[in-house]
Amino acid sequence: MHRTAADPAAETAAPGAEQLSTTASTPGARAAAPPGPFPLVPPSLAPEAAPGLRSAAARVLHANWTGTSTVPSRGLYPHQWSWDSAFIAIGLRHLSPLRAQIELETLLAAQWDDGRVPHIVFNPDVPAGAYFPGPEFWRSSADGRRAGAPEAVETSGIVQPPVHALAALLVHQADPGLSRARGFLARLRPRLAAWHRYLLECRDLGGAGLASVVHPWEQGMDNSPCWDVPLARVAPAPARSFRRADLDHGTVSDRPTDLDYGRYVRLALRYRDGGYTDRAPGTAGGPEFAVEDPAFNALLIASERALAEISAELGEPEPERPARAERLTAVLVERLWDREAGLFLCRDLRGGTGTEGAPVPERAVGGLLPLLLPDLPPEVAEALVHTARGPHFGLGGPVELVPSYDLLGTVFDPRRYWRGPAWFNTNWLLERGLRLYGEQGLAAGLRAALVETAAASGFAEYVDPYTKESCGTRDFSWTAALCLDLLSEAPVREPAAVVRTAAGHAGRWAERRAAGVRV
Ligand code: 2M8
Repeated sequence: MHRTAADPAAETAAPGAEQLSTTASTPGARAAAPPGPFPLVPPSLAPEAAPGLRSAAARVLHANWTGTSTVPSRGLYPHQWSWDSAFIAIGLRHLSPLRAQIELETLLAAQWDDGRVPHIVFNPDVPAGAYFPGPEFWRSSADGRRAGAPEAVETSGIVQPPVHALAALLVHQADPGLSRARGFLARLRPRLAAWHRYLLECRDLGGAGLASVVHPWEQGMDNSPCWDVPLARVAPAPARSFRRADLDHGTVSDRPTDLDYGRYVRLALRYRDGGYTDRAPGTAGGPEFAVEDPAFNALLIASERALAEISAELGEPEPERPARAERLTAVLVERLWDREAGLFLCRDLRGGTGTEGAPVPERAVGGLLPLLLPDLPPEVAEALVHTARGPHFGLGGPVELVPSYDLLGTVFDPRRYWRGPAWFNTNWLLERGLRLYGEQGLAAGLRAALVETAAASGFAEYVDPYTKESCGTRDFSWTAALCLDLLSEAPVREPAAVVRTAAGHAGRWAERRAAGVRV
C-alpha cells in the first residue's frame, strides 16, 4: 500500500534523511546524477541577480504551501491541481526536497482505483463556493465509487497531463539520499504505473494507442482555440445553473467566456452522471468531446521514459517502457504530425465523417511540445524549431516567450488565457526540448526571458507575449517554481516543522461529514 507523509515511517525518516542528504545536496553530487534522456538542470544564469529572484520565488511557494501541498494561487485556485503540483515539485526540489516529495505523495494518495489521478484534490478547509466547480459538483466519493474514487478525500473526476513521473524522477535526483531513505520512488512507482496504464488502456479512445482527453480542462489549456470546433457541438448548460467563482478574482477579459463555461459544465456533468466511465466515442453514453492532443501525449511518453528510469534506479528495469515510448512517438508522428503546418495538430475523434476523426487546423503551443521527445525523426524536430522561430510563434523575433496560440491566428488574443498569452510551464517544457535538440542559443535566450519575466510580472499566471504585461492572477505557484528551477541553486533545507501530515485531508473530510456537511 502506498505510504503517505502521514505514515509514521515517513515522518521519522525525514530527520535522518536530512543528514543523509547533506552530501547529496552539494553541487558536485547534483552533477553526478545519472544522465538520462532528460537534460540536466541548466547552469544558473545571471548569478548576481539569482539570490534575490530565488528568495522572491521561494516566498511565493511558502505562501502557497498548505502543509501537505501547494495551491496554484491562494484566491483563484485554492485546492491542489494535478499538473500544477508536478511543476511545483520540480521547482520546490531546490528549496525543500522533502516538501517536493510530499507534494507528489499527497496528490497520488488521492488516486482512484482505476488508476486515474484526479485533476483537483479538494481541501476540506476551503469554504464551499470559493472555487467552482467544487466537491459538491464532482461528488467523487459518491458518483465516482464505481470507478474507484477514494472514500476519504473529495476530488474531481477528470485528469490532467501526466507530468508526474518526470517530476518524481527530477525530485529524486535533487536529493537521492533523502529519496531512498523515505522510499519515495518505491512508494510512488506502482501508482505512476497504474496512472499510465489507465491512460494507455481506458483512454485509448481512438484505438491507435494514444490517450484522449474528454474535457478541455484535462488537457490544461482550457479555452485553447483548438477546442472551438469540437466544443461547438456541446449544448451549454444554462448560465443561471451555476455561479463562476473565478470571476471574483482578476479581470473578466483574461478568463474564458460564459459560453465556454456552460460547455465545460455540461461535459463534466455528463461524465459524472455516467459514473465517470470511459466509453468509446460514438457509442451510447460515449463522450461528446474526445480529442487526441499532442502535448498530453508527449508528456505521457516523456513520463514513460522517466518511469523506466525510476524502475532502473530501483533495480527493477522495465525495458518494455522505453520501447513503448519509442512506439508511441512513432504513432504520435503518424497520427498528429502535419508537415504543411510544421507542427503537431490535435485530432478531434468526433470530427470528420468516419471513425478516424479529423485534425483540428489550429496552431497552438501544444503542437510544439513533442520537441521534448528524444527520438523524433530529425526532419520533424528541425521543423518544430523552425516553426517556433517563424511568424506563427515568433521566438527570438517579435516575442521572447512562445505564445499559447498562433500570433497570426484569426482569434489570437494576447490576454485571454490560453488563446494567445505566454505561459511559463509550456515555455519551460519547450526550453528543455530546445536544449535536447542542441538549440543552446535559443534555449539560453528563452531561459533568461522566462526568469526575468517571471520576476518582473510578480510571478504572473501568464503574460501578454508582446508586452510581457501580467495577466490572470499573481504569485502563481508554477511560475515561481519553474523560475526557481531555471535558477537552479543548490537545495536549501526546510525545517521539518512546516510539514503537516497528509492525514490532514482525510481526517478533515471525515470531520466535515460527521458534522453533516454534504459533499
Ligand atoms: C486552469 O484551469 C482551471 C480548471 O482546471 C480553471 O480555469 O479553473 C488551467 O490553466 C489549468 O491548466 C491549471 O492547471 C489550473 C490551475 O492552475 O487553472
